[in-house]
Amino acid sequence: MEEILTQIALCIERGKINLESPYPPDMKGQPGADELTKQAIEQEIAPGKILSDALVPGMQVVGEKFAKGEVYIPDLLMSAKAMNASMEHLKPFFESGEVKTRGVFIIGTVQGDLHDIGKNLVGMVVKGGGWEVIDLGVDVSTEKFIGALDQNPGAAVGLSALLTTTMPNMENIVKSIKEKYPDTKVIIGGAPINESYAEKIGADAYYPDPQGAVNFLNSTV
Ligand code: B1M
Repeated sequence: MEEILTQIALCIERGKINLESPYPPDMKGQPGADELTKQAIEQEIAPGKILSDALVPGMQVVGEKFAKGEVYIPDLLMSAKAMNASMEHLKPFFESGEVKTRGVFIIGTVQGDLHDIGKNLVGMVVKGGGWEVIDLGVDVSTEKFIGALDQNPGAAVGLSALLTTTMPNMENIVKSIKEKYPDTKVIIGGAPINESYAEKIGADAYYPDPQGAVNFLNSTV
């Protein structure tokens, strides 16, 4: 792996946002995720590679440490901030799709769940794939999804969940959407989700990554 990608992954893992950030103290005065991502783009490393070989592995490490009790919530938050700083640089590449939209895609993280990094990425990539994206944010209720569909008939819907405790909320949302708008295509995703869960709750598709979601959406038009 390019050295710079290893450095970015470390910044994500340690929550080093940028040069000015005094956190973590042992990395004070060093460039952070912000500057290094900009440099990686200048070195013409593909944005998709920066995402898959630096940002995602960095988050993976901090997630594993958190699971083992080696780091705590503030550490996760700093990692999320560092990842967002990187994503600001990647955003224009993921979003530079066709101007004419293929359709409308409503996306949100389900009720009770505040994780938005994966959902934001999916939104960016789908937008880059030529879709108009309506991002309902996090902690989104069934009513809010239905309300957005009322205003955008024919839109497809994407649900994201990162917690095993919020996965069941997907089922209620999918059921309510299908009751009112049976033809609506619903895609689900997020770390604890899999294909058999999608089948079980009546979602049309599960994808582990944003590109799968775009390919599926494109196949529906
Ligand atoms: Co949380 N958290 N967290 N957290 N957090 C996890 C998910 C956890 C696995 C960590 C762990 O224990 N190892 C664990 C869940 C355990 C479980 O349920 N089995 C966990 C926990 C327990 C919690 C809290 C309950 C902690 C607490 O308070 N005790 C709490 C819950 C808050 C809440 O939501 N109500 C909590 C809070 C937080 C922070 C706020 C501190 C922060 C989130 C900041 C933010 O999102 N703005 C945070 C973080 C950062 C994580 C980890 C470390 C990273 C998540 C992430 O952003 N990954 C995470 C551990 C991990 O995943 N390694 C963890 C990077 C992102 C790009 O990946 O979101 O999976 P991901 O998205 C991927 C794919 O899944 C897919 O595409 C993306 C790109 O590849 N995808 C889709 C996602 N949605 C999709 C939708 C699609 C298609 C694909 O179609 C629609």
